[in-house]
Order: sequence, then structure tokens, then C-alpha cells
Amino acid sequence: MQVSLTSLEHPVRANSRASFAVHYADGLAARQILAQPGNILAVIGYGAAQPPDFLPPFCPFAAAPLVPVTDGAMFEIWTSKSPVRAFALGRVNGSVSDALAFGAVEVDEAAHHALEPAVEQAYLKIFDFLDAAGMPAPLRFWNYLTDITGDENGLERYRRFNIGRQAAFTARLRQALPPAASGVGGHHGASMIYFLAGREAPRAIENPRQVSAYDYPAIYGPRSPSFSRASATGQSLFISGTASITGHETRHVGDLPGQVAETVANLRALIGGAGPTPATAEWASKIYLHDPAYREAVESAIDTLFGAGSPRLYLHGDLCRTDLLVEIEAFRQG
Ligand code: 3EB
Repeated sequence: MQVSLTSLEHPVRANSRASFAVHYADGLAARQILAQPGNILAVIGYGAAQPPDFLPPFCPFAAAPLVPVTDGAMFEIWTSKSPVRAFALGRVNGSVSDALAFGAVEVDEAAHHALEPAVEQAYLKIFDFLDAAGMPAPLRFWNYLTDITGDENGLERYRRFNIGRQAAFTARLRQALPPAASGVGGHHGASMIYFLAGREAPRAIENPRQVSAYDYPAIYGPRSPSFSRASATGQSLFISGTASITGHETRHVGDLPGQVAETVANLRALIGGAGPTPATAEWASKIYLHDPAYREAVESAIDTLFGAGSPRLYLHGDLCRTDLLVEIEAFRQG
């Protein structure tokens, strides 16, 4: 029988389903969460250059070069249902469970003459880490790049980033399509990449309202951005950073409510295209704002899309096109 042959090829072990969650917490809440017994994959700090004093021993910490729009540091905490152990390879620092890996790496620009070899090297190290961890399938990447729209010797840094990323993916990515991602600019500190990975490739989802990023025309740079609009694994869904783009063009230039509405339409298309949402689904979102003052214009849209009480993190960052005012990513925890 075909069905049982397929399941024999990929035996499902009782505890191997990727089962994980994210929490966004200020210092006080993060201290409480991390004081509980639990399986912490990683902590990412925003507006926190140093690991917090309440970080559990051996827990990976990554300082993101983005700041919250609110006062004080914020923490993104990834937890796993199954036990986690610290795992590092070279400069890639992370953790593994039976089903998942987390890792983070700084892009070492000082060691390279340009951004693209620095990014390519960082991604090659990530693929080494994934191989060593036995989790060859990236589910989700976050790319936080300093001065993302700045010029570097005649080519925009985001375009150089795309050249380096694509070179590494061409050499090492084993799945047919790249996973979901965000690409956002930081205002301080080093560029960094962090990621989640599993054993099996996620299902890639595209948005019929948008040209696939990996098919963007060359007007956006010599190499296209390597990411899918969403990645699904088990009941979980990662939605990439989503902005006011239809086809491949930015819409509603200079019009904040227009950009929010178009972004919401794109998010709805992705959610609708991902299949039925489990009744127990919970959404978490991160909202990147070009100006902290834009927060009010987004809040009610997030309430409507993901629930009034849904966890969310508003960050101040530059987007990879200077005409974009807001970008929203989301994670559906099944
Ligand atoms: C876009 O749709 C907006 O380069 O990894 C969104 C998500 C964007 C991820 C990336 C870029 C990236 O093209 C920008």
C-alpha cells in the first residue's frame, strides 16, 4: 500500500513532531519565564547588548541589532516541548532538541573586503552547523543587517547581502525552495543571522498577490532574495516579513494606512493559502516600523488578524526598500 510505504520512509516517532513556542517578554516577564523549569532553545535580546543576568546556564543568547519601540529591552524566547541541549560549531551558537535546532551567528564584516563574502561565509558556517546538528532543513531565517539600504562601493548593502546568501544556498541548501525569512536593517551593532531548523524540509508557500522573491526581476539587484513567503511544518506556520508589495512593486509610497492595508491583504492571502488553521492555533507577530510613531497605525490591524491579546513585538528598523514603512512577520503555533 502506497500510504504505508510513505510512512515507513519517514517513520513518525511519538515525540519527534516539531513542537515549539515563542514568547515576547520585557525584562521582568523574561526573568519569570526563564525561572520556570522548561526547555529553552534560545533567547534573543532587543535593546540588550549583553546577556541578561537571569539567562539560564548554557542557554544561547543572541543580541539583535534592533531596538523595541517601547522603553527598555525586550526578549524573544523560543521554547521546546522536548529537552534541549546547547550546541555550537565555530561561531554559530545554538541548541538542539530531538526535532529542532536553533542557531545564531554574527556576520563578520571585519574579516572580509565586502558584505557579500561575509554573508556567504556566515551562511556556509550555518550549513556546517546544520549538518553537524543532524537538522539539515532550515525552517526560518532572520537576517538583521546594519545599514541595510546604505551604499557600499556603488552597490546597496541589501543587494550585496542577496548575492552572498544566494551563493551559499546554491552551494549547500538541500531543499528545493528556500525557507521563510525576514530581512531588516539594524541601527547599531553587528549584522547577525539567526534560524530554526528541523530534520525535514518545510512546505514552501507563495503568495498569489506577489511575485516570488526568488523570481524578482534584476531591477532589485543582480541576485534575487532567497526566501519563500511562508514555511509550514507540522501545525506550525512561519510567515516571512511581509510588506506593501504586490507583483514585485512597492504600493502606496508615502501612504502609511495604505501600506498597512496592503500588508494585511498579503498576510491574509498567505494565511488563506496555508490550509485550515488548527482550532488551537496561536499567533505571534513581529512588526518592523521605519518610524516608532507608526505603531498606532498598525495595532488594530494586528488585533484583527491575530487576536487582540496575541503576543507581538514592535521593533524600530529599516526595511530593505527605502519606500517601505512597515513590515510584519508572524508565527502560527499549532
Ligand atoms: C519583500 O517582500 C520585503 O531578504 O530575507 C521580506 C522578507 C523582505 C525577507 C529577505 C526581505 C526578506 O521583498 C523584504
